[in-house]
Amino acid sequence: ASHMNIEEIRGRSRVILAIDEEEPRKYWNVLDAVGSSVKAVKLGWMAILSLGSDGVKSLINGHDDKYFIMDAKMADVNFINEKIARRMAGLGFDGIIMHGFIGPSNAPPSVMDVFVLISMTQGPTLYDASLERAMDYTKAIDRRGIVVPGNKPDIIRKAREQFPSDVIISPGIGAQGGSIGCAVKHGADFGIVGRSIYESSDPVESLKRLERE
Ligand code: 3DU
Repeated sequence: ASHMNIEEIRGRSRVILAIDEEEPRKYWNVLDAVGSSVKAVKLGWMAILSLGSDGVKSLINGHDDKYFIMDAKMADVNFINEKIARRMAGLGFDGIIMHGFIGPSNAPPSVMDVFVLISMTQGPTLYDASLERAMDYTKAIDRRGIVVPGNKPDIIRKAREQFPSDVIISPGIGAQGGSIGCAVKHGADFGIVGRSIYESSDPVESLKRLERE
């Protein structure tokens, strides 16, 4: 858990590092390699499966300068989402990602920052068939920000118009074809970058290149 909130981090870095590795030690290795230049990290089900929940807790405890987001992509009913969110907060996560289509009545209580996913990098999905409705559902959810595809500038721009004060975080940078410069220009606050950093032979250089953009 970070002492900085996500808005404060935005002033210092525009990259959220995603790690989805098989091997437990790689989580530690990549965070060692990038050091303090990474301020925010997104973990997901791969991290829980590889490290176990105690391992995830140790990883977060061992990096208390960083803001950690759990990409749970929650889409269950409210009392289950609430239990999961409380457990994730207990592991040290600062934020959690949920699907927007489940609506406000299924959203977890605000034990941590909630980021609502309203469109995906790959598809088409039902979100694309009904982006406006997805946005309406999302507006009714108590949240800190939204997740919008970094490889779809038009959707980022529409989302920024509709969500002027949300923190917009955008995956799909690098390996999936998106550019961080383009995503930020269209209104994203952060690009989420996984393989282009953690599979790079020089993760720090790859990170710096993205920050320069
Ligand atoms: O393609 P990358 O290796 O940079 O990883 C992208 C990350 O973003 C990965 O953790 C994935 O779970 C997440 N993500 C998407 O790729 C696409 C989405 O629409 C939402 C999340």
